[in-house]
Amino acid sequence: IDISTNINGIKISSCIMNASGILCCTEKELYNLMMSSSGAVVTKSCTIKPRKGNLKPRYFEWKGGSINSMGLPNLGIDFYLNFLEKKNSKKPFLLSISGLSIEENYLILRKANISSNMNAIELNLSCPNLLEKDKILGYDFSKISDFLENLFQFYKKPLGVKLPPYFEDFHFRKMAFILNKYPIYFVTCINSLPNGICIDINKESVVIHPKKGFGGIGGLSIKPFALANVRKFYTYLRKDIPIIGCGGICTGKDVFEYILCGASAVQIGTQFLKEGIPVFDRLIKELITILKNKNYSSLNSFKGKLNVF
Ligand code: RRO
Repeated sequence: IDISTNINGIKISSCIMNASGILCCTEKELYNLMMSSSGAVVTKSCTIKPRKGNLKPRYFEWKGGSINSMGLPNLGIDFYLNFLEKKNSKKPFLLSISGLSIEENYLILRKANISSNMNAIELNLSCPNLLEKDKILGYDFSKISDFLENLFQFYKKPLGVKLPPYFEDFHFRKMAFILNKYPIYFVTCINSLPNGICIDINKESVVIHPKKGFGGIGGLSIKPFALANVRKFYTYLRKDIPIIGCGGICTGKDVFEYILCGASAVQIGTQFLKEGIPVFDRLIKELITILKNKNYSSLNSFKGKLNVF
């Protein structure tokens, strides 16, 4: 049974990989992912300079999901480019970048443009937790439109985008209309649901400290929204733009649901942090069991073929 996938020519042996931000920041974490059965390695979103991120506690999980306000802790673009230069592995790497401003994104992309050994950029348009710049680029349609127009004047390497969740049909159509104009390699949806809050009733307080307790929600609670985002973009994007689904995947059944909605691959965030590297083998095994029972030999047998009435 074949669970490989192809993201615009990037061959991925298993459709299941880590989500950006989860155990993919340091050399050791990236090495562990490189040696794992994750189909690809996505790096922590990076900025020009290294960042320590927000004050702790900045992550909390419960049975229904997770909340975070990490604040983009990362080792800086030069570290990730250097790691990619010297790595010795055929596994695809997606380099996530998230400049603090449009200008910073241009600077990072210019560096990446002249670097080798990288399969694609995953441009993060959806970081919800910055103290400096409390604005999610993915919600500013005209800014994104101008940004992509300028970007593709000079950036010639594969580039995908990571989107925030949308909730209105009009917004899905508007975003897809913009993306459809450009040679976008893939679209990853979704990033965490911004500005959730979780409460500790013993302390009668919020559970994470930055930003008065507000943070991005991930994990099981957001799965229906993430699936809907995959489905809407599968409907509205050009058929040659593959979708990577992300949000609340805990089991092989969840992976199956994402592919059925039209995803070509999936990313694991909250559950990867909870379970560690063994999550990839478990999900592969569970997905293969489902395909066997359904007599499917590959993802293409059912990708996007969700029944609706
Ligand atoms: O580092 C973070 O606070 C963070 C980022 Br950049 C992101 O894209 N999504 C998220 O949930 N947290």
